[in-house]
Amino acid sequence: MRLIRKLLITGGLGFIGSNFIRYELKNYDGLKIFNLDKLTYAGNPLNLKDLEGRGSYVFVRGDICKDSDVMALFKKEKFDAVVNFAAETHVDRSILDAKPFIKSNISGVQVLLEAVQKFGTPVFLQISTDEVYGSVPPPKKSKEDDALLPNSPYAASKASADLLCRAYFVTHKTPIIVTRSSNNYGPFQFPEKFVPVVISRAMEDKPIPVYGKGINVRDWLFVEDNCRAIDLVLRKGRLGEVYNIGGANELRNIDLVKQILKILKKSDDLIIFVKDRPGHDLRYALNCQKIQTELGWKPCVNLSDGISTTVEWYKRNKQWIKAIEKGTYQANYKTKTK
Ligand code: NAD
Ligand code: TDX
Repeated sequence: MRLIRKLLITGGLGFIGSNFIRYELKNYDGLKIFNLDKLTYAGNPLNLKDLEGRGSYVFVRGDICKDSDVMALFKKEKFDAVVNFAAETHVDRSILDAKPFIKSNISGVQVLLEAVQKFGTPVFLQISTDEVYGSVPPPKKSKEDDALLPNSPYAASKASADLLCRAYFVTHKTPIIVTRSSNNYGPFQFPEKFVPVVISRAMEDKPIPVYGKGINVRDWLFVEDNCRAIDLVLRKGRLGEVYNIGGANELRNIDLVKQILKILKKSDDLIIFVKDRPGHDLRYALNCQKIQTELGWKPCVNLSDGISTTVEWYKRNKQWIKAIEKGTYQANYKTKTK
């Protein structure tokens, strides 16, 4: 078990990163977390507002692509571990413009790998995705050593980072570990992703866009289950290894929408079928035997409970959505931190 007292999180103002920071501080007394985040459109200071001013949490505005931002931080602080959540993450945006994806998701990771190598950080955990395996036909489930066959520019950028991590491990013995999780859902997810799009639009009786015929299958993982898995891998995972993290909840998009509409007591008539996403992967599915056997992890939250909790959270946090819609969610923050 690794002893971690000073932890660097990158991209911690996003969805999974903010959930992970809260999870860590809740579970480990004496832990100090530094959160390096560029505050792109996806970085939301409201996600961690409750932690501001605490001695155990320090926000640093900065870009993982910039040597100067990263090196300055590593020179000042000696980290026991780094977990990299920072990335451009929306597949649709990567289809419109792949450039920021190549920069943050590949070059940014290389900058972090160099810093970890140079400053002798004991472990670097790269957060990757099931999308790197590409679409898999049923009943296949992707294993960690399967070929990487990414189909979107986003997935290709994440696969490239995975390969860079592998190469640094083999060549320089940089202490990397990679996790590849399936689709996360839960509180604080930016309302451009499917689950919050459905919930926020349904609450306002607005049409819900379903791509193609809605038959694409995703394996839904409650974000807290992912945080627990990431924590285990960070403290007990083997260096140089990849760990799949799946939700064991495979569902077609159309069935997920109907489930959410039922919870909200809204009509299926809100569903509209729209033009499909180019290169839209039909199915992702992960074999999670490795993390279960080695680290004893499996998901605890079933889809019905997880979705109900998530719907409740969005119902109680309409102001959080409104601030994003109005564009005020980063107000004052950018000037205050730069
Ligand atoms: P998100 O889009 O909600 O947040 C990304 C965060 O990274 C934001 O706070 C943003 O400001 C920050 N960021 C972006 N570029 C940066 C840069 N160059 N320097 C510093 N900070 C930067 O993302 P998320 O959904 O929380 O995903 C986190 C990680 O998990 C990503 O690496 C993603 O590829 C991976 N992942 C996500 C899912 C999912 O379902 N959301 C599933 C599997 C893997
Ligand atoms: O409005 C929509 N309508 C729709 O039908 C949106 C936003 C999505 N969809 C479909 C596309 C996908 O089949 O829903 C499914 C989920 O879409 P996204 O939420 O965009 O997620 P996905 O493309 O599966 O990728 C997500 O999971 C893996 C994350 O965004 C990635 O960052 C992660 O790596």
